[in-house]
Amino acid sequence: MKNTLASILLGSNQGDSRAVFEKTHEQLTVRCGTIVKKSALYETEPWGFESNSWFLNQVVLLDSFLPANELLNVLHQIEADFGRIRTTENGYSSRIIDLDILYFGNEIQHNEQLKIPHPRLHLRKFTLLPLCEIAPDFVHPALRKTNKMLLEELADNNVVRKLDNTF
Ligand code: PH2
Ligand code: MG
Ligand code: MG
Repeated sequence: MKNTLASILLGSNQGDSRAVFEKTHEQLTVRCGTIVKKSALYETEPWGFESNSWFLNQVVLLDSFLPANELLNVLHQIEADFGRIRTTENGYSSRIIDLDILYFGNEIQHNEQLKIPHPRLHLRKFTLLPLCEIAPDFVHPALRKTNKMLLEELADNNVVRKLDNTF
C-alpha cells in the first residue's frame, strides 16, 4: 500500500490541551505515519455551541501508511485513550481531544462512517486558517477550489487567534 498525505485537525477545549496535542503528535507518529508539517496553535472561539472554554486548534499534515478507514479507527482510539467519551446526543460539547480528517489525498467518501473531505471544513475559520498556513494551494477535490480561495470566500466572524509560542 502506498502512503497518503492526510490533513488532520486537532481540537481541544478541556484539560491541558497543549500536553494532549503533544501526546497526540507522538501517537500519530507511532500508529499512523510521519507528521510532515504542523501549523501554529490557534486559540479559537467555540463554533456552533456556547462554552466559556475556548479551543486550541492545530492542523497537521500526516504522511499516513494507513488507509482512510483504518486511520479513522486509530484516531477514535487515540481520542478514547485520552478519556473522551462519545455521546449519542445531537450537538457539540466540550472535549479533551477531537481528531478530524479534513482531507485524505484527493479521496472523496460519503458513507455513514466516513465523510472526506470533512463536510464543514470550508465553513470554519478555526479550520481554514491553520490549514492555509500549511497547504494554501491544495485544491479541495469536491469544491475544486484551493484552501486559500475557500478562506477568502468565508463568512465566519468567530474569533481565531494565532499563538506564536508553538511547538
Ligand atoms: N469543534 C467542533 C465544534 N466547534 N469550535 C472550535 N473553535 N474549535 C473546534 O475544534 C470545534 C468547534 C466540533 O468538532
Ligand atoms: Mg470536529
Ligand atoms: Mg470529530
